[in-house]
Amino acid sequence: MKTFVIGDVHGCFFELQKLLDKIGPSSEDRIIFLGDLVDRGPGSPEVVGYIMNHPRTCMSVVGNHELKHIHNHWGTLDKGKPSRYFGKIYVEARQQFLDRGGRNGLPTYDEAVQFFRRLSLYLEIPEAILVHAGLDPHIRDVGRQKPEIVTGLGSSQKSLFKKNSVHGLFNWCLKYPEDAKPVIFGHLSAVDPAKKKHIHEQIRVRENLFPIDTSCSVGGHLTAVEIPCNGALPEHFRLHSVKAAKDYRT
Ligand SMILES: [Mn+2]
Repeated sequence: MKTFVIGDVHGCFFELQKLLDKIGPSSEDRIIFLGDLVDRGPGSPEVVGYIMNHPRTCMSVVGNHELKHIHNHWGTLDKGKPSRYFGKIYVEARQQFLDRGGRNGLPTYDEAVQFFRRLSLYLEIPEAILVHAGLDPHIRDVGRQKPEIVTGLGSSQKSLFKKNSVHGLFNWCLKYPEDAKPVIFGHLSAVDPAKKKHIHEQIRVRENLFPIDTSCSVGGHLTAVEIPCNGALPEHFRLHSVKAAKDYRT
């Protein structure tokens, strides 16, 4: 059995289909998404619908974007002031569900938000820890990590998510012990702004860190890590990417 871990899709269903065509998972394989499934791209309902409709092969952890939809839907965002943080990209994604959900196998907005509530904060498999945004490097037991750190939603410990000016990686990455279990994570737009190259193409600062949000929704790539077999070591993980059809901000 292979495991494929896919970074932040952000509503880019066209690119997700291209990536799935490229990696060609069998029905025995497993596909794990790193959250931030929705917002920005044109196909949020299609992305969520794909995962919901393949429960035997697909699963996902929760990202900060799913959490915003949950909090806004349940009126718990910013203590009853949803409009301040529930901005344009969220409203547009919700509208995609209202326009197309409930037909052709696509979830309604309510079904999608209920689905988001059942997503795990993190997943730990024998080969790696899978998390949307990050880990507190001082806490070894992933079960004791704070939800706002693993999902990237929340203002506490902002310093862990400051980008290092040399590598462009989050601060927590550089403090993550070199002998700790491999981490595959998203949330960080892993593109070197000067060279317009993805971090994973030019730098691997650590053998045990896999930043795979390669900015698909803004014209970058959608990236998957392939764990080729049970018990594979990180040096045998393989990266697969497809180029975004466009920058969906424009
Ligand atoms: Mn994120």
